[in-house]
Amino acid sequence: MKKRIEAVQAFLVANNYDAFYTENGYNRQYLSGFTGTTGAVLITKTDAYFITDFRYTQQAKSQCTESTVVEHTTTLAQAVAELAVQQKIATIAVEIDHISVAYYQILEKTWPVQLMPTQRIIEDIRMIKQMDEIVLMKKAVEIIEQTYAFVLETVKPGMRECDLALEAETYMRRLGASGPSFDTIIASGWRGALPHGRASEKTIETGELVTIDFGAFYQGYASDMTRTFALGTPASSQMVDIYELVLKAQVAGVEAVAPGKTCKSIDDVTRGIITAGGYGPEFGHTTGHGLGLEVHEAPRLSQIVELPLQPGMVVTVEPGIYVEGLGGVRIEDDILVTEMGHENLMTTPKQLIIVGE
Ligand SMILES: [Mn+2]
Repeated sequence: MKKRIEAVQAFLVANNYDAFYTENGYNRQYLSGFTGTTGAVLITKTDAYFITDFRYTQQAKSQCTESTVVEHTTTLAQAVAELAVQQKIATIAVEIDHISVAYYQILEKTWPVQLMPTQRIIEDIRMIKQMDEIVLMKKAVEIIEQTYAFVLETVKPGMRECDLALEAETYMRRLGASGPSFDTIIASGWRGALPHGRASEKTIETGELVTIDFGAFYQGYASDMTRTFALGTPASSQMVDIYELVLKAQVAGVEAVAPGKTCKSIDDVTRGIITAGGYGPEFGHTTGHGLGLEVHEAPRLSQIVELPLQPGMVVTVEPGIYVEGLGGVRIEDDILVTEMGHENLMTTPKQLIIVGE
């Protein structure tokens, strides 16, 4: 936590700003340790403050060990205005990605300082995970992989996608997850062609491929996993061919992950294989994304991101093919970039599993 605060202070010194302010839940937790829902972080060149109200003061005092906890009785903005006067703060950097125009105007009116609009300062620091974060992410991955094994044991013909999702989400909580890291996607049969088809009331039937894309939050950190399996012998041999093509692209994409490689180059690998296989237009999303406190964060593995991968980044690799009226396949692992190359945090096999045979 101290290192994170120091990184913000280095940013303040470099830009000659007096303070940095955030109320964004993820950045607030990253900079303070606070897991509640209301509060603000104010970091100056020499100090770190956590400002909240009566409901959260006790929690903040125990979680925000590197910050001075300030309890306010009016508004966060008013409390910061008072601190600014006390501490002779003349400029405060605010995250314009995370506040509305209306709130920006309120801050301008309330604070006796100049606002300095900033973007992605904390998000960029968050891209590189520290060891304590990686430990939590590995646990989030372990939980979701165990939950996937449970899904394979639980799924039966005639079961509704939404009922299977409920079973999975209950199971991951039993394993220690605070909950799913996003709405569980279960897309069976023709619904597999919907890349983000949330579990519906459709029943899962024999002969269908089923794509499940889900994740767990463990102590604030997300995992994100996708597998496609068959319930009974697949009715469509084309879907089996598509599966093999996605698998080939996914394995090659994972193998390509290494420090110094650009995000775009990983997307080139998976997209190249799928395009050569004749399904380029049916792979209409990017190859992957960063993962951490948020289930989707920087960096994106896409054609427009030339950023080189660095040790400590955690990214997903998840190519897919979606054919309208027929179905879809996606396979996703969470990959840690290491000094030597990469470590696949997931161990669940990726060859096509036929459940119930
Ligand atoms: Mn994902």
